Amino acid sequence: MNVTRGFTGRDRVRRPGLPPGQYDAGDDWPVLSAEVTPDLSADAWTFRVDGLVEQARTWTWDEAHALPGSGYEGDIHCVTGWSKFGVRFGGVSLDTFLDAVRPQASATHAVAYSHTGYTANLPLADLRGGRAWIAWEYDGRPLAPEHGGPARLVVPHLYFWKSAKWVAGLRILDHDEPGFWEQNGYHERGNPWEEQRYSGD
Ligand SMILES: Nc1nc2c(c(=O)[nH]1)N[C@H]1C(S)=C(S)[C@@H](COP(=O)(O)O)O[C@H]1N2
Ligand SMILES: [Mo]
Repeated sequence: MNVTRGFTGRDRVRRPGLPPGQYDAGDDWPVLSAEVTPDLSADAWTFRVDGLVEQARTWTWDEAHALPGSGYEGDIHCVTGWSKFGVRFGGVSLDTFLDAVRPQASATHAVAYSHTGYTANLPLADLRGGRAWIAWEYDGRPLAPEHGGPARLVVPHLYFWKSAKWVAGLRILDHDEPGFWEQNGYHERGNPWEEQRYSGD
């Protein structure tokens, strides 16, 4: 019998590429929402970037779709313990939006907020470098409403609570401002590889 190194027993199988303390959710994609899934049509969806930027801007659905497309194929990690391998999101890179608004030199952080009021804070650097997206496709199809459709933030190198569903915008700041989960004890940054689950980890 071939036993994978680090196998944790029961139905939880360790596999390479899994951050510490995580398990592979397999084909499941759990829904984690603090809010009721909003009735938000693509026509009503907008995405705004403002705060410490040279030129604040709001994009409509059509305007956002006219931007160069970009996607992510890889893994996602929820702080509750599940990870999902080989997911595919399609949309536009956050670099494209940030290049358009030009953050000021003093800008260091962002608060992402949802059309529902959910918030999550992120270092600006984590939204740069082709590592963050506004996504409206999953596996080549429209993103399901319960997973944040019409569009959500996707920042897969951080715990997935940072990836605000039904994303409405980013406020660019010169300081860190805790979001919904961060005010409730979760980590300011949330790097799964360093197990930054809770404040102080
Ligand atoms: N608006 C909003 N975005 C959210 C959440 C939420 O409750 N509301 N939950 C976060 C958490 S904890 C996770 S793990 C992921 C879950 O996304 P999913 O429901 O598509 O799996 O969304 C994140 N974004
Ligand atoms: Mo989560």
